[in-house]
Amino acid sequence: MKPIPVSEQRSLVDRLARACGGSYTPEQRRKHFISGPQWAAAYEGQALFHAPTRKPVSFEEVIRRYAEIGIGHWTTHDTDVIPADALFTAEQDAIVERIGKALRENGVACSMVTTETFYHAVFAAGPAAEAGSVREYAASRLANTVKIGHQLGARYAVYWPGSLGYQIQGAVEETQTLRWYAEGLNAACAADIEIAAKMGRPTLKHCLEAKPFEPQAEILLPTSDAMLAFISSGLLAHPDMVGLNPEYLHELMWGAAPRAALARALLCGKLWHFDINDGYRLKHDVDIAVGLINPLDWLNVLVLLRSHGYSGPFNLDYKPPRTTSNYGVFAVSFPTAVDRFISLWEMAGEVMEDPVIREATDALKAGGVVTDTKDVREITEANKELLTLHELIGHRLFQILLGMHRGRSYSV
Ligand code: GCO
Ligand code: MN
Ligand code: MN
Repeated sequence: MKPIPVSEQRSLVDRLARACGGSYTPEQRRKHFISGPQWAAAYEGQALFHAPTRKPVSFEEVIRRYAEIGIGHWTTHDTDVIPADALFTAEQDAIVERIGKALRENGVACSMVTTETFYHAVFAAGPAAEAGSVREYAASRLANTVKIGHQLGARYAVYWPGSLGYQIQGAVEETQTLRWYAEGLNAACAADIEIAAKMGRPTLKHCLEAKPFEPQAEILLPTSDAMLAFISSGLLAHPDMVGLNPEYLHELMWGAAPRAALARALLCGKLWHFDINDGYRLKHDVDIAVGLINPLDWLNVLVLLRSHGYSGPFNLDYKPPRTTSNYGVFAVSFPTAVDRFISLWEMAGEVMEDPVIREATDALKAGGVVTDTKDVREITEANKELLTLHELIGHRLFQILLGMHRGRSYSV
């Protein structure tokens, strides 16, 4: 192939994206409760060893592009859109005003707000640092975000306490730090109750998000299960207002089965919000877009959520790779992520209806014929042949993923 001039590269990307086919319309995409984070679209590709590869993007542009794609909801950190120095000032009010206008003009809703308690130097020792002034500031930030959430019409607030931990063991006392962190959340819930009453709105759903490894060396609340224990520890003044925002990759990172982690959250009635992405086990937080690495696992996750009637948001919390251009973020990265999600969602519906899986599952539940339920040998023998169906179900899921249940075949 001849070298391709820059002036022809976008049209090449567009042509090949069209050649992929299978994309949903913006209207079809909007039917799903999918949200696009400001920080994901505006991510410039920087990291510890990586200089940025993309230019900054304003919230006006992100919201407009999400609307064009058919992403109906938008989420943000406070400092994604308001410089730290402008928080609590008239400039904050002016920016929130501008955001509201952009959302209205584009028919996009703000579904979730979250507080950045990890980037600014003030949080060097985390949001629940020893110094009372840092904790007081953190509590004000959380309450301020709750206020912004109400002003923008959000229903969810997310908390990712990745900086709740330490680099140096022994320098902080874990029980004390967790108590202080709870005080911050209690302040956010108290502020919420007050603001919601004033504005005649329901209180927000406050969702905790765990991540096992970063950015602290050791994390005090590393998993969704740790968060569940924290919610029921007695430290929270309003445990009923606090639930979970698990992130798919964050559970995978520590070696969990994300589907099992979600199942535990479902059983506790705490699966309220879900960050969707993909990546690898026991690696850092690569935040790859949904379905690119583990599509079969994702299919299974969505079968679980569909069959339990999960109705919360699916938040596209991934980072477009550094190799994707500013143009590519909206031309390829976001539309294809949404389309893979919807395809997997539809496929999950097919799994639930599939006659082979249904009959196999029913047969496993029916079990074999047993006359004496104390006779271990009889029970074992009675179920033995049926248990082969576990593997057959796995094969059928693979077939559904590849469309073979609809007649797609390979050299047969
Ligand atoms: C990550 C985290 C963040 C949080 C966000 C919301 O992957 O680094 O998931 O993206 O979701 O900070 O509070
Ligand atoms: Mn996340
Ligand atoms: Mn992540």
